[in-house]
Amino acid sequence: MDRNEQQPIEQVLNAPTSRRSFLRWTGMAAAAGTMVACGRESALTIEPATVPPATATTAAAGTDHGNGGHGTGNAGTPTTDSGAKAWEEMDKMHEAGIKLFPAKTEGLSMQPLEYRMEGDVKVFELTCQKTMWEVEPGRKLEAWTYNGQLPGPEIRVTEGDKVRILVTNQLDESTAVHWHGLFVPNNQDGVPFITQPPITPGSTYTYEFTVRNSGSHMYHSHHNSTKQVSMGLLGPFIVEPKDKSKDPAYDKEFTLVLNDTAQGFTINGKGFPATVPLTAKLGQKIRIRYMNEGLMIHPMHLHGMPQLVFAKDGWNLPQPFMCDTLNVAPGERWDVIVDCTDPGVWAFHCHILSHAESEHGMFGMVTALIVE
Ligand SMILES: [Cu+2]
Repeated sequence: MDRNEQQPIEQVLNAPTSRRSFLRWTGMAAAAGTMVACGRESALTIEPATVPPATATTAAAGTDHGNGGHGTGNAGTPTTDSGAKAWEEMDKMHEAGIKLFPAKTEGLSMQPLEYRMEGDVKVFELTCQKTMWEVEPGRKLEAWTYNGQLPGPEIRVTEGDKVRILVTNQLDESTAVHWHGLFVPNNQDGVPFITQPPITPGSTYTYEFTVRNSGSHMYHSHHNSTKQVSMGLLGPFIVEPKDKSKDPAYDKEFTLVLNDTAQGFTINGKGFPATVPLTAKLGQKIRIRYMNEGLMIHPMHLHGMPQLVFAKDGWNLPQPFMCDTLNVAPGERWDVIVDCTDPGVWAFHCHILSHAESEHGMFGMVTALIVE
């Protein structure tokens, strides 16, 4: 990445972020306008009438303070260049973003990685390659991916499995893969010049080990990693325990990979409204595997129902605990169970608010849990 490309990333990461400045940074302000204009019908319809009047009054009172106004168009209400009331413009932008959710984009991430058996060894193949990745509708960026996916394909095995992973490097610089959280022999740890030579452009390197510990883990580049992981060389590595009674019971599961680098604020490689909602039936228990592959902490806040935190970095906790906001730091994995006891569309987002919402609406690390 040259300086010209790096500069805006720093702006986004360091400056107070608004949706518009974020889009301007990516040169996508015009596309965002199109996005709103084309107004794709969403599965989620939030009618203005569902906004409690008290909330609307409070919001209006904020701008009309000292006027005694209630947002009904009194002379003191700020207007925009076009003469529209500023608060109406803002509400429209918020509504438009919500109506797009979940917006379709190209590129599926974290698809289960197929393997072939060679004797008793599961053989996987990863290719590091350049991919145009659509983060939000119309916003496509060059990413460096494993097998064209960001995050990379999901490797899922069982404790005790023997694996061989062939990594082919199609990038213009060397790389290496570190198996983050897995106990591997030292020479399989994936750190160039400490445990192996770098995987040079055009070459293939073979990792081989027996998977000794279960849990939610990751794989990512460990070479020029600030850039390579930021550009997308990361993925989930999930190890089922041999004895499943170790874990609490659940009906379905989701992996949420949090990131905050070259693609902006993302969950599973997509920014709101292109994030994928979690869905469950009333009464189901879901497992969420959080993984942070970014450079910042992300306190993940689920509305409506508590999270039962039962594992950290693949280790089941001696004392699981309940919370509504779970901080996930870079490199960490946390596993939680949510008992879906209340129907509805529940907002689910990072609670560093500048990663999630601005006056232009929601963006970045926002999704929803839909309980039907
Ligand atoms: Cu965050």
